[in-house]
Amino acid sequence: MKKVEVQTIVNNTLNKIKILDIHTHLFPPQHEKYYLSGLVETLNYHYLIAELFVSTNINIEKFKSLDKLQKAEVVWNELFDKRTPISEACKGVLTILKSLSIPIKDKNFSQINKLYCGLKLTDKEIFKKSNIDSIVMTNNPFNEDEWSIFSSKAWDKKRYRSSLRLDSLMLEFNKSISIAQNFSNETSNKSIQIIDYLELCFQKSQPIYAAISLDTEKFREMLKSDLWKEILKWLLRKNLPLSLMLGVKRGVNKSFDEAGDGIGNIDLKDLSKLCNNYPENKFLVTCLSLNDQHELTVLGRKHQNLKIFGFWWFMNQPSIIEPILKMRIDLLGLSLIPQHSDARITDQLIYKWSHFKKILSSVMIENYEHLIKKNYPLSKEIINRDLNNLLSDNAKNFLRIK
Ligand code: HDL
Ligand code: ZN
Repeated sequence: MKKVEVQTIVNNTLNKIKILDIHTHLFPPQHEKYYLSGLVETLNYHYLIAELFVSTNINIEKFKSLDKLQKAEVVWNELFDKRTPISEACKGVLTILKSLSIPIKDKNFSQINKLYCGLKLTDKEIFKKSNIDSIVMTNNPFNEDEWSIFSSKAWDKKRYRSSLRLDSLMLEFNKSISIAQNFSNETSNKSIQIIDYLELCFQKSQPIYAAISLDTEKFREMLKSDLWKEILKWLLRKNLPLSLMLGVKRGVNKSFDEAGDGIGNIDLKDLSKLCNNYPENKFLVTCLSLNDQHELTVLGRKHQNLKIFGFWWFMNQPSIIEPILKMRIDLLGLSLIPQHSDARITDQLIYKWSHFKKILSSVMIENYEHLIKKNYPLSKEIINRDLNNLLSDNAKNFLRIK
């Protein structure tokens, strides 16, 4: 097979493959209060807010007092008019506007926003444009208002799959236990009360994995806790993998609110211990710091019950993805789950996946060229199988879902 043939087949295949996006903060439009879409929401993304705060000397408290439309206009004027929108988060907005054929030359924010609103874009159109088959939501059973989605039947459960996000058990235990107690007949044992509530939530939401984000001390606390010993046993009984998102430090700058989280340390020896101590449980793991990526990938070769995934948050930058994706493939072959979008606004699916697929294309073409030079009989079927595994089936097989 010639190089030009490989390029054509890889790119044509990538344009067709239906993607399973295994970690997002998206909700269906039927969950009205939590469904985010459009240019105003996209410009209110906390990645852009952080960039606004550190690129200008804007008064943060005054900015926070604005409504979303006013904030979006400030972000547009400061980051896209007065400055060059060259960061990954800014480029993402430009990708969305271009993909929707919305011109920005000689137009102000209101004119651009008017054109955008005129499209009346639906989630289905965005999923279709981005080739997304389904996404996994982040569902917190200890946020009763957000959890109310599971009281309604009127949304597409195939397109929006659920997860069981358990950070509240580490970050606000008292609030969590007070909710759980209302759903358990147990009167004293807190672990039983929590497990009873999680069982109820499992029946109601049918999650495909449980998840928690942790820094070192929280991870150590979890590993020592009797409650988490019971939760891991319960997860095993439910055949539910646990997604660990490691190395976050919440509230590095509290005045930045959601944009104020940063990188915390993590000791991946603790992860290896967990995989050894719970060999029947399955762990889906991503790390926030570039410093942890090589060790995490090597651990991906040491534990059958560990699957590494995605370029999480501060890792989701093209300048980092390319070298780390190459390292992961060098060490793991094509057994990994290379990406998730972490999208918070549905429209972001358009850029988060097109930006990643561009890098995936060049990394796969380079690898396939190495194989051709070694007389490996590469074929269109092999390329299709590989890309389908990377963007969908590796996750489905690990999560045991269709
Ligand atoms: O904890 C998480 O799931 C993170 O993805 C946070 O939501 C973070 O704010 C984020 O959106 N990262 O992309
Ligand atoms: Zn997330």
